Amino acid sequence: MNEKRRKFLKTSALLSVAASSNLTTFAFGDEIKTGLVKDGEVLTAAYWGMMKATLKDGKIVGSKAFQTLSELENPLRDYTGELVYNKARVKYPMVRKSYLANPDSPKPELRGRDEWVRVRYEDAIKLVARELKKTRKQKGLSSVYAKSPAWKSSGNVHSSTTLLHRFMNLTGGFVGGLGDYSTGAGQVIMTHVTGSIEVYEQQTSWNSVLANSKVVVIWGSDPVTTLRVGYTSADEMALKYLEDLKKSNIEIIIIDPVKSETGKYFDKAKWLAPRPNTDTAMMLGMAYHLYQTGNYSKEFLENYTVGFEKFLPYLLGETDGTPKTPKWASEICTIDEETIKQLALKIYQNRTMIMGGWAMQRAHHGEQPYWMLVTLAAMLGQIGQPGGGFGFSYHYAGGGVPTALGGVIGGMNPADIGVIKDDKFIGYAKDVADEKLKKELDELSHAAIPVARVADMLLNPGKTIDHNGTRIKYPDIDFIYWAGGNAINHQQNINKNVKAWQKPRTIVVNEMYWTPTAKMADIVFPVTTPYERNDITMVGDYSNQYISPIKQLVEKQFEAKDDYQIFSDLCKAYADGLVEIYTEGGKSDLDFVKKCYDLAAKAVNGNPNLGISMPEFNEWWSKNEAIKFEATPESEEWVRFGEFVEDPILNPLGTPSGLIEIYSETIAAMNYDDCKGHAMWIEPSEWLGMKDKPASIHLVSPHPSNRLHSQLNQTSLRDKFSVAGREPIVINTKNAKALGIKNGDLVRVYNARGEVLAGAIVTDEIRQDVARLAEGAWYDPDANGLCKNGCPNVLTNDIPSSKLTNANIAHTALVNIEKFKGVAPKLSAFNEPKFSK
Ligand SMILES: Nc1nc2c(c(=O)[nH]1)N[C@H]1C(S)=C(S)[C@@H](COP(=O)(O)OP(=O)(O)OC[C@H]3O[C@@H](n4cnc5c(=O)[nH]c(N)nc54)[C@H](O)[C@@H]3O)O[C@H]1N2
Ligand SMILES: Nc1nc2c(c(=O)[nH]1)N[C@H]1C(S)=C(S)[C@@H](COP(=O)(O)OP(=O)(O)OC[C@H]3O[C@@H](n4cnc5c(=O)[nH]c(N)nc54)[C@H](O)[C@@H]3O)O[C@H]1N2
Ligand SMILES: [Mo]
Repeated sequence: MNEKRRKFLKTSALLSVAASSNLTTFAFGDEIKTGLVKDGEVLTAAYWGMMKATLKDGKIVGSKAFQTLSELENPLRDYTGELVYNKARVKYPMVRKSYLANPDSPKPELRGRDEWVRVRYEDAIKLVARELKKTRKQKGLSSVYAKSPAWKSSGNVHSSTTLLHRFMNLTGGFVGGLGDYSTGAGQVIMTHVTGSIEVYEQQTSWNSVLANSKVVVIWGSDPVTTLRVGYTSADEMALKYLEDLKKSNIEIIIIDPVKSETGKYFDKAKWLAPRPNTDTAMMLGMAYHLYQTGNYSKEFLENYTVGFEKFLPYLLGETDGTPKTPKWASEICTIDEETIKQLALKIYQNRTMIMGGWAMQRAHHGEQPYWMLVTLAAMLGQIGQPGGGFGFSYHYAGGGVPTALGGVIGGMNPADIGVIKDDKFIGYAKDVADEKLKKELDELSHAAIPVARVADMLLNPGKTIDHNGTRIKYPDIDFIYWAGGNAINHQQNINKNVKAWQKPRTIVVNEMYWTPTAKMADIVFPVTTPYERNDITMVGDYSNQYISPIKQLVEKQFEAKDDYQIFSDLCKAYADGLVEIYTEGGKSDLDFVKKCYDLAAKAVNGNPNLGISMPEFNEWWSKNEAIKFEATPESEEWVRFGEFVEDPILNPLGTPSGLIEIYSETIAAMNYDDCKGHAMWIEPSEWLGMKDKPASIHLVSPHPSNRLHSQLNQTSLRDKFSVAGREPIVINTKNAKALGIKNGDLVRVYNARGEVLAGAIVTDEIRQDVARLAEGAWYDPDANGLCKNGCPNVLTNDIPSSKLTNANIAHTALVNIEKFKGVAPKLSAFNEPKFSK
């Protein structure tokens, strides 16, 4: 997830909490606490933006965008009712039959196949508290994994991952994770190269791009799709800027093996379709041509970078005998030599913004294209100039939308590690002098593992791996708690992951739906959707444009509880004195919403220079409105790296040299065979140009246009895009012809790791020998492990990107495809599992 951003929010929340610790009790009118609107329109929000929900007789009968600023559609907002009244919902607390019969010998191999037993909520709480305590006692603090990296829901109070961490920390700590699935390689390599993670940083403003860029290169990015969501809540502005870009005279070049939604939208753009995972070679060919023709900025390289002279011998082939000529590049990426040369010259001669997406770093050696892209951009010499340089977040959460000045909402904090003795909370670990505990905590603090190594960790306790200059020893996990993620679905190589999930004794999941992850657990708590509770969120991760309420629309369904309630009750069952701390003396969720709001309002109203004010909470909450903040003139003109370029001595970067590191001594000193001191082309484990290919087609599994990962797959939105009743797979016309596959056919996609069914879309809008199967279809195995719904992670590989970053390599996978013969199996992805009578 957006780790940096989350950390920032958490820290700012902590700071503001500290600043006003005398804010404790609140009184609410009953109408605010319980006043559900029976008929009318209510403002709410989700990752996919602010929405107005229509209620009739206390039921949600519709929902639509709060506002639409762009012609670009975003259908994700129309399904609120279906998410609440969904047949896949978990209705009651459930325990897997064999686990309930004997938690000490729970037959973990039956996970996913066992029957389920409905239990009383109180009993489920007692069971989880007891088994967690038992695990910690028998196996130590480092036996509990609760990182739960994932896309829970918008809302700063009901943030299930933070709430889980708060519970786990107060009761003794947990094994956490490093990085995220989104940008695991990019965020680590960029810290070495530019001194900040880049991937979640504000970008040169769209205004600056529209006013100054002559060329925009959209490199491995599909913003028309991915800007539909944001990690707070999507603002509409980003899509509006895409529309402005389309209407402008700026030349647009799209580099992507697939003609994505973005490729289709920018119908006049030039579309270049390299082989997947070969971007580094293509960039090297461009760099070579620029160097040979003298078309590069010596001045920029001299003043703002270090190490070009160490990279140069590699570029020219002096170190390895292979000059990285456009011809050499062309043989790898298959973009013709002339095009590589012309593109290089064009972006040197014209003010160019290179907007890089994240897919190319979600690949084997995914550090290299990022490092090489920055190296190339440094040669162009436009970094820090209006409308020039590069950006790795234009496609995400509204990067480049100018930042507004106003209130910022904090949130729940994950608390410090607590110590429990004789079923009592006795204080925080940092204050308790106990040698044994200290040792255990020390172990725990070193046990954080790169998130995508989770299956490897579960299967190989005690194994040591390299990571970014450190050594990490895998802990021995016996208890997993997941709240707010689809852990089975999102991890590469699901068959390995499923085996890994048979290893711990206990797995607990809080979920709204019977996702593949819930089905693989032992204990499942039914959770409310955001539309059954009250919360608050910022809108626009970078723009901070609004503070929006997320209003409860309807009563909690069935026995669904808020994560906050579940963890509060677990605190009660776990030890005396805990729940008071967890709930700050009994605050309700709305109390926390008010607290977040009040802290923001205090900061805003206490600063007359802002020229804005926020109303008193009750008044605001009952108004059913969001608060809007305006961008400042400075932020509208803002240029990333502008200050650095103006004065690199006064405004150095966070790298050891203070400059852009084309060569990194730090990385070179790590002596890794799979990531050296500068960017280079290293063959991925699977790609189209390899010798002895294990399969013939390169599968990319990008993010879905009509979902957020696996979210919304259980709604009728699926009917609008599914093919042959499955997830669509996009196949090139020539490949399809050779394979005897027609548009609409049911196909089997397979490799040595697994097999899935999908529905064929046959088109020229994808390069030959590449197929696209979006991530997120709910994993739906038949008795032989064939996924009937089309989840690509059955086919992807889970080896690490490199020793430096250990990120996932979702986009590095070869597959075979054939027409499916026989009787098409029925889908069961969205059914409830078997219940015990
Ligand atoms: N092949 C392939 N795999 C990928 C990727 C790829 O590009 N290709 N991308 C990766 C990336 S970048 C990411 S971020 C991950 C995403 O992986 P996830 O974040 O795990 O995906 P989601 O489907 O959003 O899962 C969120 C789950 O949380 C549940 N949930 C929502 N709100 C709440 C709540 O309030 N409480 C609780 N308890 N649960 C809640 C939802 O019902 C849903 O099941 O996938 C990764 N996997
Ligand atoms: N609608 C929607 N929006 C989302 C999400 C979602 O699930 N749905 N998820 C959100 C999250 S968590 C994330 S991390 C971001 C993801 O943002 P990104 O990682 O940037 O998005 P992807 O869709 O994985 O990939 C973008 C494009 O890269 C292309 N591509 C794949 N491999 C290569 C390659 O080797 N070279 C080149 N040049 N291109 C390649 C794909 O075909 C695709 O068109 O999106 C966010 N936004
Ligand atoms: Mo992500």
